[in-house]
Amino acid sequence: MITFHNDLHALHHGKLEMFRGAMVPCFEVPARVDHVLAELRARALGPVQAPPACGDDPIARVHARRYLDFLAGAWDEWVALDPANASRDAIPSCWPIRTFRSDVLPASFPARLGLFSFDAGSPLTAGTWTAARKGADCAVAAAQRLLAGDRAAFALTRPPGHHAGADFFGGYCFLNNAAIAAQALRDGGLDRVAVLDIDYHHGNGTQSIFYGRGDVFFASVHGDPRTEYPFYLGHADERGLGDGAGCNLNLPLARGTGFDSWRSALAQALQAIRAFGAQALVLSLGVDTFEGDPISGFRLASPDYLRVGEDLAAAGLPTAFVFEGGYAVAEVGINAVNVLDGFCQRA
Ligand code: OKP
Ligand code: ZN
Repeated sequence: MITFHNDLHALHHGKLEMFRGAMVPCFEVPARVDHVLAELRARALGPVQAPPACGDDPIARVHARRYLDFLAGAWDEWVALDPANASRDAIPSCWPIRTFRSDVLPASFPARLGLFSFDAGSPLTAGTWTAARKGADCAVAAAQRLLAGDRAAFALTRPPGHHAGADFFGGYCFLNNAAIAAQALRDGGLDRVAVLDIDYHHGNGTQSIFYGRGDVFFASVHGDPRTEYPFYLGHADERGLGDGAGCNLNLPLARGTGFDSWRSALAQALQAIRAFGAQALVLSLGVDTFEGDPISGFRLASPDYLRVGEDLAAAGLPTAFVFEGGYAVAEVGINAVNVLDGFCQRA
């Protein structure tokens, strides 16, 4: 399987994130992708390439223009507020929640930073836009390979994407790479596409982007949002709206869930994707379901990820893997590549 590697990912390197009132070192670090890349090469799983530039259109098919304009200029605006800001990342501290207006674009940069985000844990840095933008290139390139007839492709990038909505960032995510890949598959001629999200955290951004649509099915296996981030979305009763009614499947599991129960939920998600009639699959590949993950609560072990890849291959669909979470840095390469390896062995 070909890998499209974001060679600019390290330009996004947050220093600190807000956690329980303290600023703590970021969990989402550049070394994550470096470990996956090293493991891919060690196992000779296929060629690794930089992606061709996809242009702005595939991104604008998913994200709002005013949000993209904001992201592209955000760092310069942040530094313009105060030259001393050049040495610290931009983190929002106010948000327009219920009863506030979001239709009026504030002139104030801190106000726009809050308007276009939902948490204080996702620092925006000098290189965030450049890194995220190239991640979209990887996602589109992976989709294009499926359209050209490949069985699978891997978008190896960070920052991750599945928490980012059409016009907001959060949960370490800025551009929704999986959604961009799914939309590229639709625009490339496929009628029915599925996104399956196996990251520990619910892919609220991806769900929200496709919630009213009947052409893209979204399924997710994740920590129960009653106790787990992102808290405000991801419940089992969210089944889609309007044209999208019945095209959203959430399978929340309790913190502490082990591989056998998790694998049953995966089987249920794949069965629903088959019933939907998907012609291709975008797989949001988070490996923060690992027992050693520092911010998550499932109990998958490294060899389990080989079985995950086999189960995904058995579904028989052309599959674009898009890298998401996984914060046990030393093991993230083994775990992510185990999924790809298991897939390739069974495909
Ligand atoms: C991103 B992805 C940790 C607080 C949790 C947000 C987690 C975002 C996960 N101290 N902060 O889904 O892996
Ligand atoms: Zn996650």
